[in-house]
Amino acid sequence: TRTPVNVTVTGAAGQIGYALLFRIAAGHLLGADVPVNLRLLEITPALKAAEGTAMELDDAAFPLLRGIEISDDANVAFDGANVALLVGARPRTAGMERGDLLSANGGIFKPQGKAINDHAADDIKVLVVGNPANTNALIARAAAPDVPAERFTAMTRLDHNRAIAQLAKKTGVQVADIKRMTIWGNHSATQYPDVFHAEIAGKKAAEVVNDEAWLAETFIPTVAKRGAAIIEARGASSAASAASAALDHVHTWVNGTADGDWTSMAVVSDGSYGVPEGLISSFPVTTKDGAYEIVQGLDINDFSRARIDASVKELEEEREAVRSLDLI
Ligand code: NAX
Repeated sequence: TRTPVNVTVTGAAGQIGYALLFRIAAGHLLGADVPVNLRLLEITPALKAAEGTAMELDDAAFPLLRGIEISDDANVAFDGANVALLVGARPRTAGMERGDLLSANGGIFKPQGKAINDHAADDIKVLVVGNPANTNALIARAAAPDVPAERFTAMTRLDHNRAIAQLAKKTGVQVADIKRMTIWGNHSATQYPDVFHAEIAGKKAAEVVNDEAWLAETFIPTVAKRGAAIIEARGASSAASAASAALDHVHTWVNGTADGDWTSMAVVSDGSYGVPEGLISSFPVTTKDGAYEIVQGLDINDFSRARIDASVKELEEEREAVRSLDLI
């Protein structure tokens, strides 16, 4: 019998948390044979709601769920954590400038990074979901100098999955027929979903689509603005799909990408594709045995280059802003 894996989820009482926790307990994060302990981190006023969710988790009698602990202290919640899903963040509210947003999130992600540094297990893997996800991951990473930088990642898997779904709809294929989708850059409206390396049932996606105007004017904006379209339709932001993407991100990281395929993760740049070193930017990555590698050697055409550069420039500006706020 396996030792349970400790999974810490922040923002556990929020809407993504509610969609995420039951699926983690069902084995969708790590696998159907991996028992888990859940550690829920919330702010003090939301502890009661987190307790309510924990009661429901008990009531579901998940065979893989071996324990639930709830805390408002990051040092407790990250103690011994093997996987950390940083979902709780400070949303932008009306009248908030970017600097205010970044400092408010610095106030969350800096201490959480330090708590991970001081208390998490040696094999800790971190996924930042809370926005601005890439820069929040940068802040947490900077506060955790003893943890290898590559363990801090941010989520662009929802964008990746959205891009696959849109391309499948357009070309009338199953989502499973689409391989090698790539999201580059920031999880923001500047992100670049790239189909030039994607394959549809083994054929080059760009040739199957053969419509650059559709790519530029429909596909890219639909994927990049999907979050806003969901809010408009549901009256609330993406939750179950975001939770599903978070599960996919960690499951792929731990269990590997399929031969001939890759996924998208925002990871610390090693300078690949001209993305400045140290930025946490989305790349095509393959994973194996719990580690990932940025896919090398892809030809980047002019159409893609301009869009990758624009998103990376935004990440550099965010990095400058958090530097000047002393958050990194
Ligand atoms: P909710 O507002 O429903 O939940 C957030 C929860 O975080 C709340 O319960 C709050 O009490 C908690 N929280 C706040 N500060 C905390 C702290 N310091 N420690 C622990 N918990 C804390 O938001 P939800 O819809 O669940 O979204 C969570 C985050 O995901 C947001 O930042 C959102 O922007 C982001 N998203 C990121 C996506 C991505 O693809 N990277 C997509 C979906 C989502 O929009």
